[in-house]
Amino acid sequence: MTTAYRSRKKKVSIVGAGSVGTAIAYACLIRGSADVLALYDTNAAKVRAEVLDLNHGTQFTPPCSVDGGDDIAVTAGSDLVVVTAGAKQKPGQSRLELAAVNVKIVQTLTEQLLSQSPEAIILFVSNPVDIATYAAVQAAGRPYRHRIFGSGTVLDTARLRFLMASKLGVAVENVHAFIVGEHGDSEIPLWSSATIGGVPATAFVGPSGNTLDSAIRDEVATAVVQSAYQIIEGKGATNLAIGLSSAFMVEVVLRDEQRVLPISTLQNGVHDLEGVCLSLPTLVGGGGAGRVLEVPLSEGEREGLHASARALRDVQDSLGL
Ligand code: 6V0
Repeated sequence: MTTAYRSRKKKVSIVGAGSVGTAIAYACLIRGSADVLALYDTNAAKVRAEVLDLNHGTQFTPPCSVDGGDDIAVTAGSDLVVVTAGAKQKPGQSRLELAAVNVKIVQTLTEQLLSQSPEAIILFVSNPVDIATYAAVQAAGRPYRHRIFGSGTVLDTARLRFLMASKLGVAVENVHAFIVGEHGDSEIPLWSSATIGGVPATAFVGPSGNTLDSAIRDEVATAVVQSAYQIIEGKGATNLAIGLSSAFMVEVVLRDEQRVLPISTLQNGVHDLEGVCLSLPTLVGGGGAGRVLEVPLSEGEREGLHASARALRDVQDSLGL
């Protein structure tokens, strides 16, 4: 960890004060992720109310100044901006169907945000996140491809690890596995490189004799993809886990942690993928998205990853990106 990254006050702005933006702000506040939080939303009454509510809790959190409003100037001078603005997924609607609406918002916002905070890293959370990230990198220009990235399959990977840990009866921290590809229906779990305590997950036997046989692996993979739909069906939106995982990503950048996270970035040749934003395990630190790791893939995983890239490229093409 580089000490320079800790020496001055860190400002994080969150664009969109809806259920996801406020969950991220709340998680950042209680985790002490930043020194200054700014919320920006076009809905003035909503953002004012959320800022007030968060401020009333600051007696009980690590020190943090919280501000916000409906003028994008509130984001000026940010070290990192998290973008959650946009229409949300409706019951039964796929993330890719949201694309046309949210891409327009993203393109405008990227230019405005970079003019307010020329040095900022921008983390996109708005769905469909891979398409939003691609549109943002296009709007900003290729040199920004490290500073602009999407939350990608970080949340899906957390869901996978949770389910694997539950099935086996082991601590989630000991499960190492990734979901890669699109944050959405074509995402794939990398079973061939998944490990628990250094033992391949496919060979691991839990304390009660539980294993991840191929039927259970299929069940887990399906459950990961269905998670968002299931939560949206029950409560209208997913927000708490994305709030926590986004606050975690904020810290990884602001503290230059160089962690491996499956964020969505503009691919540049690893696994022969190019011209598409999708998630692969990637080093993340103070400069944003670093090197994409060439994790070994089985033949089926490679095919799945390329199919996912094709699905995303089809959307890009249909949107004229
Ligand atoms: P929401 O509750 O409707 O909030 C969206 C907010 O954005 C609203 O308050 C709007 O007023 C605001 N907004 C819209 N346009 C603008 C704009 N141009 N500038 C500023 N603010 C604007 O949606 P919710 O918070 O539930 O979801 C936000 C986004 O996150 C959606 O696209 C979700 O699909 C996406 N999610 C992404 C996840 C991920 O893993 N990447 C997980 C969950 C949700």
